[in-house]
Amino acid sequence: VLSSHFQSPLPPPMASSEKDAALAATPSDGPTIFDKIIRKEIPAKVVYEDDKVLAFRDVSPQAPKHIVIIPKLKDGLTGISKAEERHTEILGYMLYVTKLIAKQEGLNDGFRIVINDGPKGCQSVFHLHIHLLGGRQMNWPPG
Ligand code: TR5
Repeated sequence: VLSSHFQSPLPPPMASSEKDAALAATPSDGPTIFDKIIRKEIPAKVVYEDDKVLAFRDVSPQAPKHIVIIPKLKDGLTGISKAEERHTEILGYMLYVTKLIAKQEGLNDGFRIVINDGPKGCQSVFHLHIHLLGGRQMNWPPG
């Protein structure tokens, strides 16, 4: 039986860079800015839309082409780390749509897809999304 008596009441100390990341965005299951984009309450440059996914240009592009692909139904998918087996169909579909958009955007020589997760992954919006980046030479390691 676990007893709280043996557990420190304090979390382990964090390095300052970890604190910065943790403060950047607090993971939450609440509504995000992406819900407002889905509901067309705030404008976005939509490049693809169907009944299951929406894709729009990132407001702060990190490459000449930077598109965010999201599921319209969040269904608990605040991030990829929350994926359950029931999500496999939408996850596969999102990847397929990402490929369609890469072609639509003319990224015939290559592109990068990224999913940030959690504070150490630099995730800032807690509604699962795929970043599609292209139009320049991508580097490795990504940093
Ligand atoms: O940091 P993560 O991986 O969570 O990615 C979230 C992405 O959403 C970032 O690349 C942001 O630049 C992008 N973002 C944030 C907002 C926004 C957006 N892209 C398009 N339109 C946006 N609006 C209207 N508002 C935002 N806050």
